[in-house]
Amino acid sequence: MERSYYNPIEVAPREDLRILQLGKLRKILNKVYKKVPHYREKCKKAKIKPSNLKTLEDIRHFPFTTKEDLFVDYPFGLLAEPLEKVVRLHTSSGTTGKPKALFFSKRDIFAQAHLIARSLYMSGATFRDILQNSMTYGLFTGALVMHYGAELLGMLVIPAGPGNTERQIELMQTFGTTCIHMTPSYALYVASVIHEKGLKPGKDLKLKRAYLGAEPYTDETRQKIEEMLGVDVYNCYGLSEMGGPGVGFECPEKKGLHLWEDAFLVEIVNPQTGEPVKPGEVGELVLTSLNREAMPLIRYRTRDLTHFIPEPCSCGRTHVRIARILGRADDMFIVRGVNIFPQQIEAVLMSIKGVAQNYQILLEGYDEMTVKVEIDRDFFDGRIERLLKLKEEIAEKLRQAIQVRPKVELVEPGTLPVSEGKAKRVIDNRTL
Ligand code: ADP
Ligand code: K
Ligand code: ZN
Repeated sequence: MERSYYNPIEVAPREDLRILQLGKLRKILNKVYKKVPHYREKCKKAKIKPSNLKTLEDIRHFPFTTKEDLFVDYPFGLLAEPLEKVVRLHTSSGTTGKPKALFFSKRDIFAQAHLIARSLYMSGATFRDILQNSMTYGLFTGALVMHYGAELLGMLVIPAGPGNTERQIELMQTFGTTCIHMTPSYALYVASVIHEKGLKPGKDLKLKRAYLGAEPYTDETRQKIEEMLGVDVYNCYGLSEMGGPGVGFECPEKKGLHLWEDAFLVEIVNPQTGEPVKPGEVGELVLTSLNREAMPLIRYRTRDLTHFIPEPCSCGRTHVRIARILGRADDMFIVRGVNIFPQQIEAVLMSIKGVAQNYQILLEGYDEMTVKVEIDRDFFDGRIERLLKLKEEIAEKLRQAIQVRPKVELVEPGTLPVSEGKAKRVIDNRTL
């Protein structure tokens, strides 16, 4: 019998987990207070010090760390160890704003690799699997951190990097790739190319699992990719500030992501007030790294929106679950007074037959919204009324979902820009 957990900590009683967390939190708070002048100053202003922490709940009296804090005394300001202890630099991909510098010690590298190995094992992967890693190698954490973790588990890793889709498919065929790691938007594109080539995933390819993350996507997109590629899709969440991927991962139940609480203290707060939300209520994810040596961050505001899934998971793991990221606080846009996330639009589009994998949201003039949608090659049979009907269906379903009726423009497949990394979905040219 194969053991079902990579590490017994995954099923530790919650009370034990909390005791472990409190111990680690005390240590890390003391360390940051002592070694990081910027954080110490913030604590002093808030009139609080590490010895005030008696219970885990007391963390809410400590100051947050924000993305802006990462630019104070840039780049070394938040280091809690001498530079000699640092073995690696990553920067965030800078989807929003300028790049942040994040530092890892040797211990940090391997601690995160173990979280990845644990997460991959949870999905059923073993040393027999072959992982094609199609995230961007380099300054970005996405590829390298996954790479180390997969190797630790013993998988054979193909460091493909993103792009050159023909070559990606060739690699899959030649080496019998069983698992892929990429962004969901790129996975949709790769799936469409595989489909166009007439390859049958179950027969011509050996794919079993896709680890998709680095950007928000919906359950509808997941289903579409699962059908097109004949794989199980696992949602994989992380951010460079918390060590990269491996922070949260879906278990085979696929009902939310487990966040590894032996490594992170998890809070969800109201983004306006900073106060904790009620269980199940949507708010901003706030994380404290409990294990980080070089650059621990206390109460880091991720800007990612989600909610707790309070029920215990039937997989037996006790670590808290969150819903898939609903969006970034920074991605929200407002049209005619309505707050909209690109994912709301994606969920509608991916559930409509005839819609292909790519779309774009264009904002112009005084709040004019156009949604450009690629249609399936098989869908258009020459009958214009079929297209008009599809257009109407999309506009109406979007109106129901977001309260705003956008203009819909149908375009041929392959005409919207393809992203190999994180997709840029919203183009805002408004004259407001
Ligand atoms: P950035 O994109 O801010 O420059 P990173 O490259 O570290 O920084 O990306 C981390 C961010 O990517 C997360 O904060 C989150 O917004 C997004 N992200 C990562 N994984 C997922 C996922 N599985 N679902 C949704 N969003 C994700
Ligand atoms: K192997
Ligand atoms: Zn589970």
